[in-house]
Amino acid sequence: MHKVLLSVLLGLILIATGSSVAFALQSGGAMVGDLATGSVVGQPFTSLDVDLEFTALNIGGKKAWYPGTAILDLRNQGTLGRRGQPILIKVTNALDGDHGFSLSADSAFAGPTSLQVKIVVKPGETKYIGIPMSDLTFVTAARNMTVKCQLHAAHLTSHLVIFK
Ligand SMILES: [Cu+2]
Repeated sequence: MHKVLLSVLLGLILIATGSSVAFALQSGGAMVGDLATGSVVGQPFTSLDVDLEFTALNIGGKKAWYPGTAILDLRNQGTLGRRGQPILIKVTNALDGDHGFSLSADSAFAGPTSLQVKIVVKPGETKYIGIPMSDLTFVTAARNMTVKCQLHAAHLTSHLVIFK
């Protein structure tokens, strides 16, 4: 009887560790949260500058993540530069319904270690996404990330261009 319990317990531990490893590979170190309580790689969101801001808007009858093209300039790494500070993205849904914010290096060809952030933002809600610099290692070869709403195919796609 004890052996059975022990094997069940060990099985559960294996499942738990296995899934957490898979999760870490998929999502890297990017963290989603509120400004007051969120943190990424040990740094509270409140201690970081907001690098980018995306808002779900209705533009000319189309739903879109505004702006359509955002630029993230990581070239200045010197004394007055960001010195490896994580990136902080502010995401606001100014529309009526739920909308998805999906940020990825590319759709079909993205490897399991490439940056993938996928969240759902409620109407009127603001979320913050903290991304460690190390997560952009595999992204910057492409230098162009897409922002999509994974809930609605008609939601216009936006771009995040990275200078590094
Ligand atoms: Cu949408």
